[in-house]
Amino acid sequence: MFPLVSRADSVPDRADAVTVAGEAMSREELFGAAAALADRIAGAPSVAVRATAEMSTVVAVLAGLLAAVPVVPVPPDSGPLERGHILGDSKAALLLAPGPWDDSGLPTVPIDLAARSATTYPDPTPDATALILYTSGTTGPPKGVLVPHAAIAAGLDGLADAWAWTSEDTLVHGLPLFHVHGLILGVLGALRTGSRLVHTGRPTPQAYAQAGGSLYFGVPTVWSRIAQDPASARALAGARLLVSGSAPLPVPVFASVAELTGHRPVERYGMTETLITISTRADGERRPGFVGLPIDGVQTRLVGEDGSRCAHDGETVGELQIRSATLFQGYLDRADATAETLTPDGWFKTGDVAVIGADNWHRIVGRASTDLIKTGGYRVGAGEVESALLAHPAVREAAVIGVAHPDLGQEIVAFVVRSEEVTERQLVDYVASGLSAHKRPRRVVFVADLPRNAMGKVQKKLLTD
Ligand code: MLC
Ligand code: AMP
Repeated sequence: MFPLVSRADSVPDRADAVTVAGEAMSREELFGAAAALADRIAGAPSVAVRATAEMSTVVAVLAGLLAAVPVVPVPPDSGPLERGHILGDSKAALLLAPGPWDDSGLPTVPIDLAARSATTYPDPTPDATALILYTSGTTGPPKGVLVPHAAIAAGLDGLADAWAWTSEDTLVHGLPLFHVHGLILGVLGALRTGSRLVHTGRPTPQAYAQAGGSLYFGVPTVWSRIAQDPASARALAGARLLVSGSAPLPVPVFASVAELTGHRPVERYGMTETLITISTRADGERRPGFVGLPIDGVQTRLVGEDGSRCAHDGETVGELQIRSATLFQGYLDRADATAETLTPDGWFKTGDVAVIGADNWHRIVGRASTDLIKTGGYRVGAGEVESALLAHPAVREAAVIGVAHPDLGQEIVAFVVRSEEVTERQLVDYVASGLSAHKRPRRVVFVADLPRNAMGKVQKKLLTD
């Protein structure tokens, strides 16, 4: 099972084994640069990485893995509010970035792609924390999800089995390098299986078409945009497997991609706290609207609102619960929040509502809470956006919801009661500059009051209607 990433000399190497936004390195060069950085950070309790879609992020994350120092990837466009929270909450001792970035006073270690070291480090223990990924809950600021080396290894091995993913593959994607999809699957997956990696910088249809890969990853928004660009879509006909995940793949997008590329997409289901747990298989059926079967080592069950087990009959809807070697170790310094996610008998409560068939095929129906929004594949907590809006002096009240959107799946819409003159544009920019750009409302609706029930709670259902 270990080490998590295959050593540079254990799989075939080539000058462009890893390419990120046009910059290529061999595995030998990559591991040499990562070891040189590992020499500088070894012994630190944890390090933050400015996770741009660049080679420097791959080198920095690999350095942390080699030196057994937990890595905190920070969204590169996060504003002072979000970044300050992540750096403070994680207590990262160092910031790894190609150049100056943050004004927090944290010591910055520059990432030097040309540096080389031959130091070899002992393998981290399986339960050592590899990554601390910040993710939104329904309320409050994002929590740090502790992801151990063993969970990543288990998840990637399950996917290698499900997708017949080997060193013969060339993986192509252009997803952000601070979440499970782009970073764990999209970078560590390639480093573990030994497949070549082409990260396109941005996940545009044209870049995917030009990359010439065998395995492609995208969120549904990416596949939807590819489906609307038939020339780019047809260029993917020579691939082996097209994989969608992070949000529901709409059935019409599945159909268009299948028609244009000749490939029925593989859909898989995952979560920051559980990594990837359910997927359709390279050697199996692909059903539009279904996420498939648990991967090796994953157990699933459905539980009703009263806590009783639901039938796996393809019709009964319940909360999806998971037991798996891919589970997180808890939220950093949040034993209370961690305990809330687990049942007394040790299952993880996903908060997703699903149906399981007698044939064990899984269909995700939606989320139990309307306060977790999925927009463009990003998970955004309504509470975090509301807090950001309320910090603006002209905002008296704010309620944020996700509204169905043809391109993004859901778009963030804010309902705001103003106390003084302010424009939609000003509020959108205010959120985008304090948090990350993808957390900004795409629309702001000014209202005289928010609809509230007798307890004073905002009735978001009425806002959605
Ligand atoms: C626009 N921009 C602004 C702005 N308006 N910036 C600041 N203020 C404003 N008011 C900028 C953005 O910063 C960005 O700049 C550019 O405009 C376009 O931004 P956008 O409109 O937000 O991008 P969009 O086209 O909507 O992005 C679509 C997308 C993106 C698909 C590319 O949503 C994406 O990358 N999604 C992937 C999410 C993901 O990986 N999720 C996985 C979670 S893990 P610039 O410079 O950046 O272009 C998980 C587990 C699992 O879920 O199962 O996988
Ligand atoms: P995140 O923590 O960003 O990884 O988001 C996890 C959430 O994304 C899950 O709880 C689901 O709600 C959603 N999700 C991920 N993959 C899928 C999928 N294939 N179909 C439907 N929802 C998905």
